[in-house]
Amino acid sequence: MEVQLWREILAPYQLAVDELVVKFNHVKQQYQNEKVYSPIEIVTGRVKRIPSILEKAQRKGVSIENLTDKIEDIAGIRLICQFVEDIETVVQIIRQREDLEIKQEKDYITKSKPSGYRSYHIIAYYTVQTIHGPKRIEVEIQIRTLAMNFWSTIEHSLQYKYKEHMPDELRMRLLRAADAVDMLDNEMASVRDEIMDAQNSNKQKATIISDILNNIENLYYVANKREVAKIQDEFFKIYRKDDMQMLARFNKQLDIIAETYRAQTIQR
Ligand code: 0O2
Repeated sequence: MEVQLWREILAPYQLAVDELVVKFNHVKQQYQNEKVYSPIEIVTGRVKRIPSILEKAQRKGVSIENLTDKIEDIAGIRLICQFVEDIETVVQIIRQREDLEIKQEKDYITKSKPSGYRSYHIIAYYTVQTIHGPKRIEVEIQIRTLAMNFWSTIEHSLQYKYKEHMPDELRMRLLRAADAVDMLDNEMASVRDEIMDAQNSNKQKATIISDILNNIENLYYVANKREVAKIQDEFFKIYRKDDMQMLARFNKQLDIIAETYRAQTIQR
């Protein structure tokens, strides 16, 4: 058997993970820039560690020479969503991407695994550019909710601890916990609109407040300082009232004042 040069073998997988993490974070960022709710909450990625690759190869009867052809999750991306409904949106986003060619989809949401594991998996081909030319590799993308992720992280550590010898009592508890996670996701789905409204108005409020503070700071350099101090006092008075409409009105008025001083374009 030829010597396995692991660093060389795994390098394109690391590149794929790095690139895809950046790309999916940009998807999230784009939603945020457009002030639209992002179906992606957290993006993570990893290259499978060599002992895990060897262990999986042994478990599946894959020869060392065939590792990269037969093990689909050497490069792994995890996209974590707030709500179950978001998972379908994320799957659609992936299906439409031109840089990913889907090989297989595994729906462990509609039908969970016997362990209780729930997640949506997409195995896709992704091409990276190396100094030896393009290299097409397989990537596994796991899409799941925060609650599903919590369960699978805990269960994964227990699997690691007990291997095939997990006590029946613990297995049962994990199954019950998986049911509880399912219930939690369903409960959250029923108040999704309300939660999204709350999150949107929090974001809106934060944007208005930073606009106001930015204008006050800019005015400080071009307007009468005592007047600016008065504006700031007025802002804090309105802020304490916690009234979004008043804050929005104050922001508009301040915009007009700043505009007359051209304070908004001040570069500091
Ligand atoms: P690690 O350490 O996370 O990398 P298949 O032949 O399709 O049934 P395969 O190829 O293992 O089996 O694919 P599958 O079942 O889709 O699982 C791929 C990955 O999903 C696993 O990788 C886990 O990350 C996760 N997963 C699958 N089943 C479970 C489960 O019951 N519990 C938890 N916590 N995670 C699960 P690895 O290599 O097993 O592990």
